[in-house]
Amino acid sequence: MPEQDGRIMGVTRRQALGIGGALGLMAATGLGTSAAMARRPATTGAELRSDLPLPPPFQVPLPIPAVLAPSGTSEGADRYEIVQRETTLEILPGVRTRAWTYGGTFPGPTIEAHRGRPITVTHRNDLPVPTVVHLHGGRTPAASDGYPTDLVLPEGWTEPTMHPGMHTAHGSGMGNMRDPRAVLSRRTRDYTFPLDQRATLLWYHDHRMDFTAPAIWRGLAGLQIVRDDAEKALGLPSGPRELPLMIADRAFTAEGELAYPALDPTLRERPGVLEPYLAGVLGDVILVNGAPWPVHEVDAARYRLRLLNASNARHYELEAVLDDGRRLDLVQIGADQGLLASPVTHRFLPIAPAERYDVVVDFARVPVGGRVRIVNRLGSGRTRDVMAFRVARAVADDSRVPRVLSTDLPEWRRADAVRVREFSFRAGRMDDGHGWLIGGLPFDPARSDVTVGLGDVEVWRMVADVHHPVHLHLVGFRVLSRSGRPPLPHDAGLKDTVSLRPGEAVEIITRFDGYRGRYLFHCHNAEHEDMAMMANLQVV
Ligand SMILES: [Cu+2]
Repeated sequence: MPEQDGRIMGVTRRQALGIGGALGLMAATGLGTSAAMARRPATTGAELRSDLPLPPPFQVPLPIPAVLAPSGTSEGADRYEIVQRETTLEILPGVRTRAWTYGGTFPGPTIEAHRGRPITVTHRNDLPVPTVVHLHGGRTPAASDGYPTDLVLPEGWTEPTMHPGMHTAHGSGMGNMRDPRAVLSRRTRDYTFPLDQRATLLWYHDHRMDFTAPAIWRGLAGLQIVRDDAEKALGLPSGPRELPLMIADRAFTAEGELAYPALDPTLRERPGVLEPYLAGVLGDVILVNGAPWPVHEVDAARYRLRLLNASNARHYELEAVLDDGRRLDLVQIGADQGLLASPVTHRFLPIAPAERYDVVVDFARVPVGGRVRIVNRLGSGRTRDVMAFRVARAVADDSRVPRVLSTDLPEWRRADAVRVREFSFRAGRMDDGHGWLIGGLPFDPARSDVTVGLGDVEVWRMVADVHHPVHLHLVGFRVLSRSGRPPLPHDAGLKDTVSLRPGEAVEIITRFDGYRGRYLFHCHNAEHEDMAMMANLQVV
């Protein structure tokens, strides 16, 4: 048994309040492990229903997040400033919705960066709670990687009053008392990113201990693109024919506010969600770049779609469907960590929370005036639609998708590995409550879980009960196998998040290089992450 963890107490507290309980969790999530494996649930999580009329699909124009201008340049590094603040947005037409934002928009502003050119982003926290910024997919020194207890406290933040029976308050600033290594900042923090890594689409989001899921849900997510000259020389679709698409589901209250089943809607002290949502929160509105089921007018030409699933728990299987029922190929050119060696053609593409896929779609096959819907095969009713493209005009297209996209992908072999580790990702018992556990343990910042040598190659074998999209900080990895079989077509390339499916065992291989320090690996179902499904990764 691990030491008495505050999170165990948290679950116990919920039970004491009559909100939790073993039978409830089992019933809500089908989490008798054997039952989960037998049923192979198509999704993990429960859907919140919006309490107001939803707009028809394909009416709202697709927004493109603004590119953030640097506030200055010094010694070859660009400086950026982002203020985290609450604001009111119009997400649904004619409806005002309060959101927590990076710089007043959702998604936050896009940072366009260049491989090997460092940037520093100064974040100022004007929100009512502590925050932490993590650049997902960034190869970042530990001090700027956004460890969940490295809180940026808002001005005037005081520790919440302890409730009777409340032994710790994770994430409320008390977390650092349990974690002597936490580095707290007041109001602002500089995050420095060397960006010595492959060109790709990254995203930055909140990573606060115990409260990541509701913070992202409220709007704390933005894109960061890393470019390099090799990619530029390929002749891929670019400019207005390169579209970042951040897909995220949400739900709304009757008043137009974002609905989320938080136990403590202030997100100040008590973490967790209402029991039916312990396996993950799904919304019934699909947003792309912050707009519901948007539409985008395109030329009859190739487009590069840079897809990110920024949903807390929802999985998608995307396909591009013409009104006459034909499908357009999704030509995958890149994965989480940049370009593939060569393109991989998909009819549909699974995308788990936090994964990115870089895809070229050729609208030249669509008649002018025609429409292409991006559909989620895993959705039903309104959640089946994602967005649409309307082909407006015939054009000349000089873009290309070369047969060779990159030659710098690492090719680690099993024989290179100095160690093979095994981890289970499962619901489990902790004390007299339930949580989401890695290797049977709930996250504890003070515990040492995995220690790797800088430069070591390792194979990790990870086994799941239900869906768990597993993310490693610091490094990219290759997928070696799925339940003893070869990886799937969409596992190609260098990844930083891999979708473990119910009952599956996935092997990955990576080299732990870059920086020494304290990092994390965790499930990127954001609700699982907040309910202890994280572990420490120490690079020495
Ligand atoms: Cu999970």
